[in-house]
Amino acid sequence: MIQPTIGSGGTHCPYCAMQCAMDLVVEDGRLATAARDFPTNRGGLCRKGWTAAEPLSSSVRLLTPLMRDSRGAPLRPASWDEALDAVAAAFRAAREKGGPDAVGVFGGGALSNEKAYMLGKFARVGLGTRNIDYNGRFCMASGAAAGNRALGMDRGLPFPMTDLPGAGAILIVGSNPAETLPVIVQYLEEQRRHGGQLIVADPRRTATAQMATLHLQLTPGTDAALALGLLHVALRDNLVDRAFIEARTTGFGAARRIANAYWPERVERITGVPIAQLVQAAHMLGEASTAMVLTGRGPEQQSHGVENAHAFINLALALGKVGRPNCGWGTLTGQGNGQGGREHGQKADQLPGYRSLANPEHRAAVAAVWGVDPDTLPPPGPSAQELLESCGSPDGVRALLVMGCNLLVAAPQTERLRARLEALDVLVVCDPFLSETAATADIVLPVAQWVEESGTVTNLEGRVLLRHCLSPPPEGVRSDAQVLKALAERLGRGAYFTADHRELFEELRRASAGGLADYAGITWERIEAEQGVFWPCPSEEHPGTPRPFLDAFATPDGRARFFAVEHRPTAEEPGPGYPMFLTTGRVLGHYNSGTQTRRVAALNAGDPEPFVEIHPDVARSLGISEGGMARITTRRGEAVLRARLTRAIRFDTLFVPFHWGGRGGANLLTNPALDPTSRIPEFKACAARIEPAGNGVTTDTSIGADA
Ligand SMILES: Nc1nc2c(c(=O)[nH]1)N[C@H]1C(S)=C(S)[C@@H](COP(=O)(O)OP(=O)(O)OC[C@H]3O[C@@H](n4cnc5c(=O)[nH]c(N)nc54)[C@H](O)[C@@H]3O)O[C@H]1N2
Ligand SMILES: Nc1nc2c(c(=O)[nH]1)N[C@H]1C(S)=C(S)[C@@H](COP(=O)(O)OP(=O)(O)OC[C@H]3O[C@@H](n4cnc5c(=O)[nH]c(N)nc54)[C@H](O)[C@@H]3O)O[C@H]1N2
Ligand code: SF4
Ligand SMILES: [Mo]
Repeated sequence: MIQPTIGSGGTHCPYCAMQCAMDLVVEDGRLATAARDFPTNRGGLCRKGWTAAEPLSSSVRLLTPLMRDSRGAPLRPASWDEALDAVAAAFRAAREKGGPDAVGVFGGGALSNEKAYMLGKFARVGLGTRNIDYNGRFCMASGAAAGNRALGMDRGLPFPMTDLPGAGAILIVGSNPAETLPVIVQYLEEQRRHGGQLIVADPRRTATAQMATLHLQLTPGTDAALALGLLHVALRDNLVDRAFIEARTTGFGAARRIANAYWPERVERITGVPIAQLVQAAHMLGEASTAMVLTGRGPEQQSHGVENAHAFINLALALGKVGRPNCGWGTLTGQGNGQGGREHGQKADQLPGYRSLANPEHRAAVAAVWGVDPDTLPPPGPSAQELLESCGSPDGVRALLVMGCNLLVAAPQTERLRARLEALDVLVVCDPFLSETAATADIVLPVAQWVEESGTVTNLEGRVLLRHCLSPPPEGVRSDAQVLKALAERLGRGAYFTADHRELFEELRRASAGGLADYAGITWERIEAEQGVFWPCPSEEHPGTPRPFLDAFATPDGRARFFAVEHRPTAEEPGPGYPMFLTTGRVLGHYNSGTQTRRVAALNAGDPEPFVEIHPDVARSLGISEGGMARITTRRGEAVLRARLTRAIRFDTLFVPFHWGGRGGANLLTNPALDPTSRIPEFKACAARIEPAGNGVTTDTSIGADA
């Protein structure tokens, strides 16, 4: 029997940026999710969505704060007052030693807009620290930077997903939405049914590539060369839209000169994509009356991630396929609130409304809303990876508060990071579960899960959505906002903060007013009545902006900008000792660091352990068999995983999903080389070797299911 739960109204999925609409129901006495019809998911959910209620009543969720009596002592239950007092005392002690910047804050794209906003304000006003950044730096930073520079605004998709079926051709570069945004597939299928062409560029023949008209199986790290080759062919074969370039863009000349040197033979040599396919793809995109170019983490999580994104924006601009109906470049946002989470101030250099902490006018505008002197706001701080690198060093971060990231699974170079975290005076983690990172913390604060509080999130289309509180948090658990408010009080800054999510949203509206990501006209009531509101939305009379670039781009002169970018090799190319490319990513059944989905029995049954994909011919030559254990070694470390032999991967490439910790962790291996602009680590390409791990070795089951 299915019954609705407490509260009225629905919610949205706790996982990916599709933010499928769902209800929470009681089915045979247990909480369960039910799909809700909505303009985005149209009644669909993927298997993560169908099982999303399970972590709510998991037997291993945290129900009391935990702390240690000394370093090395086990975590023991503590009262909230004892734990919060200890956190505040540790923050004060760190500040006495190293000043306000000695306390660091690390956020995440799973946090609602209200919480992300509050976390940024807590760092600047509650702590006065410049050291705050978040996991979006590992995720959207390259696409966001390129979008801001080229189009004047980072709205992941500058169109609703219902525009996808109307595109004559779609090029998806390094994203596997069939597994990572599964419910969006219905739009791609519709596009194909309407006769549209789908091109997928990925080193693996993914589930998405299998849906495509054309699969470009490029060498990892060669995305810019591919884009330049496509532009070269478009120029050569007169597929570019000169009227559009003239009327709506600047900087084409320099980009064209570079593309002229990427003749197809050269591009085939660099990317491994056959000339015929390159030419075919350029013609599909150029000859379609409408087309879209969408990038994912494949090209973006590279040490040239921003240039890669620019190279594809250049292509879309040159073809005149941006800023017109059923056209556009977009970056496919990943996390549930990956879009909103990058707009309201948990980023190192940012204030709410996508304002800049380096801009005096922006500082003054936000300081006025916060009731503080703009001069007291700290300057921009270091990026995520640099913040983590400074942990425990004498003039670096000595106390770190983590809210919404499982660093010891998600950040590069796990072993080095572990040492940095151990060097801290105190590590504090707020999480519903004892994640790998929480397990190493000095103080762990158990917080509510998505459906246990109300709040807004912004999906991959820039549509602001409302999640209702539908189930009370269990006894002993508090909300992230209550934690921050309680800490602010103990630090003598309580008067600046509310823990009420609706009040927080009202404050966010004021703080974002006049900014690029303007939420001033969005109310919870409007979101409910209009099935989401697209930002920018500067007033309550404003209808919201589903397609921001139709009339003009958001740059000062209204024109989109070409950036003259070259192909550059990855920071670490394969060579002697490390002959293969290693790339990392995701599978359908698990979500990010796996803290949530590894607690779901059905998902664990499908994907119980870490693995490596390898081509069977390569595996055979190395003596690695299907289901056997293999050891992967890079210059950072080694991991032991089960081998999955598949002809869907290139000969020169290994693929490891990153959802597990322990000795199968992908980030034991990855290269922390950073993009100079976005500061994103190079998760998608490094040099590796693989060999059989020998008899008797199994995967580390201690890191699997414990639901
Ligand atoms: N099931 C599931 N869904 C998710 C998530 C999850 O963990 N699990 N996470 C969410 C989040 S936070 C994000 S950011 C998104 C990510 O969504 P995607 O970007 O779709 O995910 P990834 O698997 O990281 O990478 C996509 C593809 O990039 C390819 N790739 C690797 N190297 C290269 C390269 O050099 N060039 C190119 N062109 N491609 C390359 C990989 O083979 C992979 O198929 O997914 C979101 N949705
Ligand atoms: N090798 C490799 N590494 C990667 C990537 C890759 O492709 N390859 N992708 C990167 C990307 S794109 C991303 S986004 C990151 C994601 O990796 P993480 O940043 O670790 O993200 P999650 O696992 O989604 O969530 C982190 C923690 O937040 C908790 N959490 C969820 N909701 C809340 C909340 O409301 N409040 C609090 N306090 N906690 C909450 C979860 O329980 C979990 O423990 O990983 C990055 N790391
Ligand atoms: S597609 Fe994403 S938002 Fe929708 S149910 Fe699956 S994980 Fe949740
Ligand atoms: Mo992400």
